Amino acid sequence: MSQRVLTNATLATLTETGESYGLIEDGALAIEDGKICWCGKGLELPERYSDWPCDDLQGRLVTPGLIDCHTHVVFGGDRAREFEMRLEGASYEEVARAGGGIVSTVKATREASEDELLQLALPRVDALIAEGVTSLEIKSGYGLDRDTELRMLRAARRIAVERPVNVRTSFLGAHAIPPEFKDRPDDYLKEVCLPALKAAHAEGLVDAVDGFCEGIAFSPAQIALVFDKARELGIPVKLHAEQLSNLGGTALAASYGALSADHLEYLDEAGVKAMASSGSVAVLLPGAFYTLHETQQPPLALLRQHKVPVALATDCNPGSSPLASLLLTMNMGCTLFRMTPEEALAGVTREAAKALGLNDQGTLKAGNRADLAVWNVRHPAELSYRIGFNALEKRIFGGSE
Ligand code: DI6
Ligand code: FE
Repeated sequence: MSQRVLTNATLATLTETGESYGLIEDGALAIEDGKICWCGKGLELPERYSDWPCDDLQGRLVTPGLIDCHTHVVFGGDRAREFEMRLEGASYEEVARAGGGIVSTVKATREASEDELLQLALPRVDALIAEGVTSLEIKSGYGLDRDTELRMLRAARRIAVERPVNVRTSFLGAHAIPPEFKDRPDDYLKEVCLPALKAAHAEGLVDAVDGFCEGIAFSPAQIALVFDKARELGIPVKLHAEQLSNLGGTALAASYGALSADHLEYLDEAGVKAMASSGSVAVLLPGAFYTLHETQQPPLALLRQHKVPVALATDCNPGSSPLASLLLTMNMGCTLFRMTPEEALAGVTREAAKALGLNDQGTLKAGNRADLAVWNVRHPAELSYRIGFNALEKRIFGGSE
């Protein structure tokens, strides 16, 4: 049995304590067998924990381990040359004609073995872990054929074997239309995407089904086909929606009880209301907003007004968000979207857990997994405030360092 107590800690519990951040000053937290078994004021620590091994944190801040609830960290190749071309003035079409764009990532991913995909992904995951991430979501979607989609998901699952981190996998076969099905998206969905989903599910590789609902990807009617299959298989759904235009993808996702709808720059009030009634989480992705030089702001005021939970994630991908820092994502959420530092921290803990359907993570309370981040700061606002500074002292994963 493993038992320990953290004392003299500033706890940002992210629970309803009446304090912002659910803050507990001079707090203590007891851990047994990988779970939090007690959390509160140090002075109220029950007698029975007094002889457990004790770690004096000298006032350091403890938060739940961070959760990146939207990533594409498994992929082959890179798009740095494309970045350069765009800054030299090339248009999106010129980049695509020169072999760039999402299709170039699909080509490189198809050429990579499962081991290679894993090895390419690990440094990206290590960067996240170094900033206190203890859980992340990883999508397929750069294979767009059955074998490569499955290979991506297997590589993603292996990350949790290679590193002390929880991984949730999402099937994103409806990410783009592969070149061999150009102008035949329905055929792609019926002949490749749905059978691949069925096979991936049969292999136990799918925690959620995702899609990209956009003019350059799939229509709401096409996404509905994929979601119908997900429903038949009993898998929860989520959606990339309203990123570049408003197609009503969010309302569609809400009608399937989606865990989350993500991006949302072009979301309108009807869409916000749909999310409020389905209980879906709004996942904002400031890295893509920044990289694409977007100017349309996600409707934060409406999301607040209708009490839709808001999460933040990196969207780490080679095209629109080559970002592997959740701390910078928090800063961007505040600076670009005017979120409060408290909303930003809740967005990468409590609300991110909700977006992944994880009900034993994201807050500090008895019964939850002991996935924690210990920071060399006194106040949680410092985590969002600084740019390019990692104040992580240590990470505790399932009770272990
Ligand atoms: N939204 C995006 O911005 C990307 N995918 C998505 O669903 C772009 C991915 C890429 O360019 O590789
Ligand atoms: Fe994405």
